[in-house]
Amino acid sequence: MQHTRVTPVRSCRVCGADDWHTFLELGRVPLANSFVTDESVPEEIFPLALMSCRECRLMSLTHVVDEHDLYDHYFYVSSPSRLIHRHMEGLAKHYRGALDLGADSLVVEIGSNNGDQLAKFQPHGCQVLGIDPAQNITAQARDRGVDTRTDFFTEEVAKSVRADRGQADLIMARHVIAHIDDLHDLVAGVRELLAPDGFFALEVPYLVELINRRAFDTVYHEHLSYFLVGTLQRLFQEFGMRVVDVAGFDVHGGSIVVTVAHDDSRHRTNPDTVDARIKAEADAGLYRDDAYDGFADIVDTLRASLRASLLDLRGEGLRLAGYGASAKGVTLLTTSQVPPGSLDFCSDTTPEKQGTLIPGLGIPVVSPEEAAEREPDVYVLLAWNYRDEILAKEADFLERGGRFFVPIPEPRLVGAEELAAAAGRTVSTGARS
Ligand code: DWN
Ligand code: ZN
Repeated sequence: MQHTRVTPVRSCRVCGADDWHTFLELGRVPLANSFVTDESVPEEIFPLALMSCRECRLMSLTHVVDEHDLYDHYFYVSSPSRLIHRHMEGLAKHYRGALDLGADSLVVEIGSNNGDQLAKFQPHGCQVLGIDPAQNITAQARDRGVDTRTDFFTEEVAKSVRADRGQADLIMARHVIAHIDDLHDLVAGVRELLAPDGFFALEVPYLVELINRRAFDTVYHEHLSYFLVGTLQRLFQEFGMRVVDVAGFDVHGGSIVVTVAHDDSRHRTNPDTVDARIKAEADAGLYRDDAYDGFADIVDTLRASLRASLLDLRGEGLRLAGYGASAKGVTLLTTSQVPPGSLDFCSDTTPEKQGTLIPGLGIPVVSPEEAAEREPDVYVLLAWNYRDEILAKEADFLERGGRFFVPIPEPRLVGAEELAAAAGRTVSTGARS
């Protein structure tokens, strides 16, 4: 059996310094997307810990797992979430307007997954090209007519795309920058491929939101980096580029879309979003060690309380199941040391995940149809980032007395009554005791 390669991080992938403050140890856990298909293959575990660069305040994992082991065969397919589709549509509309994109325009997406985002540009005549290393998922994108190259994005690849297709008017990278170890090669590639007045639009989970929402479960081996706007600005400045705008969105636990342009482009920097965010980050103490120590204390308490709450519910004789076998959910369970038998199963809409077992815990992942037949008393909302959408979709389950255990930002049980109270109305349900 070939072992997965893992390397300790020495110098900062943004500024090159090696002055780290290590502040949070989450233990040794399996890779969050390594859903088990063959129980005879022993599962590997890897250290998961966070540190902050004292020079540029990049927050980074202490260890990097080889990218081929993580992504050549990937289980995460962009969610069939209405929230995410609306968000993608909104981004496409915004950049079409801002850059006046039309039939001659080229939109490239790094980490294009199944092509959902690029497909939002096609009805408007734009040429599109996806670049993503996952063989299984890029095949799906091509099947639906989204031109996609199966590759990691590097400066080399950027040069070859430029030679074949010319420069891109818009390069997008949603929730992928955090996955890339060699950020300098990435930015050099973007600089090469981006047209003089083009935009590079990157979306990342925002470190400020991660801390405020206590979203420690978004820390897993795929996410090497966690960004402040100030850190990103520093990264791009080194390459003759500049952050011109930042917008916050309530997706994936609180994300920012950062628009970057060449320094000498026609685009002006928006001080109300860029400078204001950097100032707020400094005011919140995020350029100092103690903010991270405070976060680590909160996370340790939260992990203990999650474990205790789930054991209590189980102790009351309630049948528990997971809802959404998200990477963050897997991380939540493994890093909180929730015992393997605590959840009977986990419901997930992704066909690739159904029939597998949750890494490290052996919990079977089943389709929503099978989950409905085996209805539990309480669903642990492992995909808490879609909370409102899922609670609305599962109104019948709630009306029948079922409840959701919402783990983040703090453990909470939600039933029909709590929801009605929050909405300011009363209902009578056959709530189970
Ligand atoms: O950065 C990353 C983010 C953007 O996506 C990746 N490293 C991996 C992935 O993280 P995740 O797995 O935590 O993403 P999601 O989108 O929160 O995963 C939700 C899971 O829940 C999916 O497997 C689909 C499933 N789901 C479901 O079963 N019913 C989702 C919804 C909305 C539902 O109604
Ligand atoms: Zn640094």
